[in-house]
Amino acid sequence: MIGVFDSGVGGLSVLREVRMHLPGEPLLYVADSGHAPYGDRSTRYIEARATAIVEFLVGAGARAIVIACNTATVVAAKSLRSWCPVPIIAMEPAIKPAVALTRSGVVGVLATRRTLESPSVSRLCDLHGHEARILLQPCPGLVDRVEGGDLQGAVTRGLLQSYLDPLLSAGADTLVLGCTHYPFLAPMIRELAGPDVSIVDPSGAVARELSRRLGEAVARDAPLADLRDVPPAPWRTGTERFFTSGPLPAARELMG
Ligand code: DGN
Repeated sequence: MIGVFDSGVGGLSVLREVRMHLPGEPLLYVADSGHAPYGDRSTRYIEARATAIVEFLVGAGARAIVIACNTATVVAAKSLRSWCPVPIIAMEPAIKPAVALTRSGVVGVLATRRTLESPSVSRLCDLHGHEARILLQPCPGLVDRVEGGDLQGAVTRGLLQSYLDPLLSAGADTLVLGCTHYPFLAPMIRELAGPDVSIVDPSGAVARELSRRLGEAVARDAPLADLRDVPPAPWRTGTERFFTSGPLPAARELMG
């Protein structure tokens, strides 16, 4: 079983990719919606939440865990990896592929303020900043719109427009989705930004990395001669299970 978690429902965009790459794998998703958004929380708070969720997933039998949240990644991935007994795969804003893709030489990165102010984003900007102009655009409020299920309304549109305008007027032709909630807004982003702008979502790369790491783990830890048939259990049917710390009716609507 693979455990996947996010501060809320955003990581479902990553779960979708994981499902495509590992069709038979049981998946367990945790939406920490009762504590979202993480962007407004302290480092200690986010680390404590991420630790509790990873302990839960390991206890439930996860053989790998995906942090399907950029904010939790930049705050907690390092400390989680220091003790977690199974591989942890985390997000990385797709700045490198976006820089390779841009024709105008201007790339816009949409993410939470917390992610954009992290050392990992600074490092990526230092690495690739000479190849293209990289504009970092924090998007306060967008996570809440997606958590509230408003993917098409006027408020969401207005917010998005105000975040895209500066990027588009600076000539950005490539937009990085640096928050796992934003792929749900991709249709609206496409509509507002126009057909010539490329939208880059790192979820597929994260799912590929997960498959690669699982392949490595099998090769290293489980020689074929050691393999035994495991009696069927609920996890072993390619199913998905969802847990949330938020209100159940909202979760049912978004995850059902
Ligand atoms: N989906 C989370 C991310 O990728 O950063 C949102 C974080 C938050 O809750 N602010």
